[in-house]
Amino acid sequence: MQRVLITGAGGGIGRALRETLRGVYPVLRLSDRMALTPSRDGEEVDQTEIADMAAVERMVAGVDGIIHLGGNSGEAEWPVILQSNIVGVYNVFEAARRAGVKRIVMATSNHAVGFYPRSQTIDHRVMPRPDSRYGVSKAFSEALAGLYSDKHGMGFLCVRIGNFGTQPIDKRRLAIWISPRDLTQLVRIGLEHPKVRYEIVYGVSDNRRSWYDNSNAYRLGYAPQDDSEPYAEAVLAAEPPGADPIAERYQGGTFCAGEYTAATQRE
Ligand code: 15L
Repeated sequence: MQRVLITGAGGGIGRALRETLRGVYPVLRLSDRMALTPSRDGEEVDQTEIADMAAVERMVAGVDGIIHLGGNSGEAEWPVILQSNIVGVYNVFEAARRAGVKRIVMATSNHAVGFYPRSQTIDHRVMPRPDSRYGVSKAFSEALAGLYSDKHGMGFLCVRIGNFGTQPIDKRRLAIWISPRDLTQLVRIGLEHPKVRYEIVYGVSDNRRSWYDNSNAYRLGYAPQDDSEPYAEAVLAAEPPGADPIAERYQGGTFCAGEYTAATQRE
């Protein structure tokens, strides 16, 4: 990997990876729809709206690998999801194919499977159960990655990211938290592992309270360093009482409860 592109480089994960991947690859190309801070040694800075295919073609020219973080990072009205997360991800994968990019790390999300109950441990083989239009767009990105892998031979690591941060922020996040160094490790596996063709893994640390069987990540060599448990006592003590029962029941939490109108729960 000579030149690695990070899309959505201005977001929380993008800003962290800009630091942790600094010097790992000879050139980091950093792109966002918003202006980024100026480039330093070993960096190229770019401003691209990913819904614009011509601009995306310029953005991917000459890169060997892509970490695709760009798009809308939460629930939104359909026109926003459609442009940023459906048209946007299509443009990135298709432009990457045309440019001969061999490897993409796709930032998908726990919300692609958010309607699994917290009582169930799920692995990378479960069917999508999106909890939002946002979750549907992430399931779409996983399916699109499958197409480009099968049909065009491109390599994809789809990372269903839980919640990224320096520490877990609430009870739900105790199960799905991922630290900056653990996510950096997973991203590097996605770019560098010689055998990645199409894989789904969970982007979570080694959390004792995890809802995931992340054996597929471990098979690829992932050895997370962090666990949310040391934060649990303080996080649970600060948890406000009276949580919504739908949010409490499902892994996706408030993403499941938002706009919920079903009279009965799906089995
Ligand atoms: C996500 O997919 C979002 O991008 C992030 O903002 C958080 O909401 C996270 O999931 C979460 O579930 O905590």
